[in-house]
Amino acid sequence: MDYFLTEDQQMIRDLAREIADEKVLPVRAELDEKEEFPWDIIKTLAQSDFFGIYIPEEYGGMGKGGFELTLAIEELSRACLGVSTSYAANALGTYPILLYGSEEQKKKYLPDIASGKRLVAFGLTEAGAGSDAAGVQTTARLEGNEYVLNGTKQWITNGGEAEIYTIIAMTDRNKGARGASAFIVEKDTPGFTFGKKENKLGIRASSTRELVFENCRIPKENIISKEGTGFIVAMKTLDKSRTGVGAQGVGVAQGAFDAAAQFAKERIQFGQPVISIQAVQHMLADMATNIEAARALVYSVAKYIDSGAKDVSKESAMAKLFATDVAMKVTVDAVQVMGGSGYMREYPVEKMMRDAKILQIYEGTNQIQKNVIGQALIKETSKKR
Ligand code: COS
Repeated sequence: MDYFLTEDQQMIRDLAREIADEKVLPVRAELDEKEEFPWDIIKTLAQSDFFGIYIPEEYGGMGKGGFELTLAIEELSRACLGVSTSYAANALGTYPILLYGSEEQKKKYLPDIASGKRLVAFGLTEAGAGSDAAGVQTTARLEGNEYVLNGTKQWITNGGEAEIYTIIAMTDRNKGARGASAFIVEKDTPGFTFGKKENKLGIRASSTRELVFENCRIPKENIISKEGTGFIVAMKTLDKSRTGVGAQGVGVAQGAFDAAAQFAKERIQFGQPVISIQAVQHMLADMATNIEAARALVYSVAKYIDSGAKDVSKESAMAKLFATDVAMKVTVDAVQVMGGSGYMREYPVEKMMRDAKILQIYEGTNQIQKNVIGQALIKETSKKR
């Protein structure tokens, strides 16, 4: 399908594809096996200005939108979801500053983020606050000119590797969601350490770690927006970022489809390539149709968000839900098309199937996405009455 990309958009997509083919494909199996953070690839992406795609030019970025970021994420995901997660998590961690940060915070942090000099991580999840994002227990107490943070964040992407962390903590535990606030915490702040690194089923090239805050003192000016707005900062961040998870789904599904279709042309059974067998053709036809539908939805939602639309919760949840369910189904079917070979580490699709599972879980499970869509539908139907 031709999505009539502008010259700049084509350039971003082509360069991302080149980096994916030349730098990611040759090492993805090894990164997966060794659970190694892809620093060399991160450096290449930084040199190509990929960390600044969506950051305004005045802060050192390229001044493009979420749609261009989507194109980059999709291409990297086609090659390796572990790499694309390490990349895309930067946008997740940066949105709180971009959307709600003060001018001083933007000037201080965005240029280093845009250049890829410093990686970013987003810290919302805790042992008792997964789907229930308002259940955060980490506290931030104001003492003079400092906030003092105490608590533990769990399963934080880029944990340990990132230098800038946007953290949600409770400034008033009695107020529930309205008692949460967002903060910027820099690596190497005394009282801020890293817990265990997780050993995962998939996206093993990405780093997932605990963040531990023990009387960690940060300057008062590191609060993002003001006390009590942290839950909204987190929700608006996820509204922006979930389309990127959808793009990851499109990318990994395309990668799995390409591998399965190629294999089906080469594999001979009953005296013919298995792609000539209608049962296999029908599987490939379903896979290709679903990928194109997912891509069309993800692209449309990304453009809708870039248009400045105010409330995009429903649309971004739809893009994430649909594209990541497609990713799971397509990667499982790619293994099936390839039979025994698909199950072996020698081919890339078993990794893609393992990797794809997280897309239905992180940045809100797909069941949570249905809740978000459902709540929006209730609001819309009551407005129409
Ligand atoms: N934009 C703006 N405001 C929002 C919002 C959004 N997207 N989502 C919720 N709010 C507001 C609500 O309007 C409500 O405001 P009032 O107090 O003024 O009524 C407030 O925030 C609380 O909302 P709600 O009652 O819906 O909160 P819940 O605790 O029921 O949680 C869900 C809502 C489930 C949607 C939220 O907890 C969520 O997204 N969970 C998943 C978290 C997640 O993605 N985790 C992954 C970690 S990051 S990798």
